[in-house]
Amino acid sequence: MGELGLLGANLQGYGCAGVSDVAGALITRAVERVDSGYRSGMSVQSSLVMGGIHEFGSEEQKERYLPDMAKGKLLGAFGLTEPNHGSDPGSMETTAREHPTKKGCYLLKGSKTWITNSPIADVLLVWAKLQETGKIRGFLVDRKDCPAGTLETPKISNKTGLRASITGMIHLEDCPVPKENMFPGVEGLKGPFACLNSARYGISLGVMGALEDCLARARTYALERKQFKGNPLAKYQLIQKKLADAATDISYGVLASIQVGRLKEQGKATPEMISMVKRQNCDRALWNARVLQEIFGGNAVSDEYGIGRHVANLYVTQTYEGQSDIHSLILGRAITGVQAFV
Ligand code: TGC
Ligand code: FAD
Repeated sequence: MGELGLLGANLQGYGCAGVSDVAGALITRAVERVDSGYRSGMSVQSSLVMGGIHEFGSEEQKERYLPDMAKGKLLGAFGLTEPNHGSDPGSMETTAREHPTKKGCYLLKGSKTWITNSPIADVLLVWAKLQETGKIRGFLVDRKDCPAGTLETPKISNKTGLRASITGMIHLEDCPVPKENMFPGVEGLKGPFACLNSARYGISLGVMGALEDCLARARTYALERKQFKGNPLAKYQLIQKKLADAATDISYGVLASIQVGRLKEQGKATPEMISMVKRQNCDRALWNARVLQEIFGGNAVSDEYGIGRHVANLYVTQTYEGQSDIHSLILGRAITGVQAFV
């Protein structure tokens, strides 16, 4: 991906390709057509970590990390979710306190879980509460600088979805991080959420790629498989309706996302627009993939046909970066002015 210029492709400068936001999301669509796990690894690197450094990092942080991350020589992870706080990251327990003796150094303590790329990441963007202010800040935890025993990133094994992507935890035990590794430009939840806006937008087109692959596979299978007097499944109206529903949701979903991307490029996209396309496209991708799975009958259970893999992956896409019901509440808050989270 680094050699192809796909990492951080829509960022300007620092060795990044500098394509438009829409073009960046069309890359995610093409990659996710292969597997949501590939896109996941790419999105975390590109939108969540490189995007965060590009938007909020110091000039020194940008020059230190972005060129090598664009080439794929350094790998990033984004640590927001904790074992006790997923949908509600504002309640996070991970803290950063000033080192008692070493000036200009923080000690990070806490655990993050379900973190894409964490077991193999070189640099981990960890969101933690400053003990002195209670405000959330972003820290670039550089694995090579962490003393033994202060950073552990165990892998979460035997996942039922997103198996092509590596997921793990981040355990920080008074891990020393120099102050120059803290993002200077942002405090509070708007830091991680700004990174999430870009990643959520990418997912909205990415999942359409996965559904396009499901549709192509189901169409081929329906034309080849014969049941009842030698007819291909594709001859039956109920089968055709399943294909028509998926094709329609793909067309609407792709066009809606491209339009939000165009607004994003003009600085006119709101977070709610992104919530809308993330929620809608993830929900429709999962629903249609699940229905298309039926066309394969018992063969859907075999890895060989790929459809079950997409269904399991699309459950994850509907869950991470804000579960769909959480995006419903974000939209409900915008519509009514009343927040329903708590
Ligand atoms: P709330 O009061 O709504 O907001 C707190 C502050 O943040 C600002 N803000 C945003 N800023 C930019 N973009 C957005 N989308 C923003 N949303 C909120 C807001 O203006 C406010 O700023 P300020 O200055 O007033 O302090 O905060 P809340 O705690 O009530 O939030 C509730 C809720 C549900 C919206 C939020 O917590 C949420 O979105 N939860 C979902 C959590 C989530 O998405 N986690 C993702 C983890 S990363 C991940 O899953 C990566 S998987 C990647 C892969 O493998 O591909
Ligand atoms: P919970 O918050 O416990 O929610 C459980 C259910 O309750 C959900 O259906 C939710 O919608 C619902 N719910 C919660 N609160 C409310 C409410 N107020 N009203 C109504 N319903 C509610 N995180 C990262 O930080 N970085 C990563 O790289 C990352 N990668 C991931 C990779 C994978 C494979 C997975 C599975 C997850 C990943 N995540 C990552 C974590 C992901 O963002 C969280 O799983 C997600 O935000 C949901 O949090 P949770 O799992 O704690 O669910």
